[in-house]
Amino acid sequence: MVTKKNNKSLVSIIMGSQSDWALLKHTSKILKSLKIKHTSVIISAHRTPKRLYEYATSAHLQGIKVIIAGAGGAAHLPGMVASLTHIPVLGVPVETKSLKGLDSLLSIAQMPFGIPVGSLAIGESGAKNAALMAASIISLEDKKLSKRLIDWRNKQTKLVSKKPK
Ligand code: RP5
Repeated sequence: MVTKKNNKSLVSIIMGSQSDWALLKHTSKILKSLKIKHTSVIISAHRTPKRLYEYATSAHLQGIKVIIAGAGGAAHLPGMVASLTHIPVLGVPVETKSLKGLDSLLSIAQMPFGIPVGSLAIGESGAKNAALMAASIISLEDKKLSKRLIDWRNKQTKLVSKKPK
């Protein structure tokens, strides 16, 4: 029997601007290392609102399981997308020049009751952890991924030496 390979993306990385890719590429790299199919798209809540609406209202129909949204400043992208979909949305606060990303963090984390956004740390740690969090969510129904994620963690543990050099 020939089994069809599922080429559908499970995770979607979205970002408010081309300038965010320098950060969100770290998310993509981790997803790639865990063999999680994903796509990356630029969607600006204020510059491309129609693109946002079309994307967010159809993401679940494309088979997407987790959306990772990175934005900086008045970072309304994750919250706006979350308001239009029931798929889990993880927000990555992009570091900004003026307020060092505190603006992004508060915009993403302080969602009022009813529409949750999972907020990660500002910058690279948040971008990488978003990928690991997405992997954890998807691994609930994917044993092979679950094993890859555990292996990834074990490797990380082995890299921590007991004595400082
Ligand atoms: C936000 O404004 C983006 O997420 C980006 O972090 C920030 C600055 O965007 P650019 O001026 O670099 O396009 O919408």
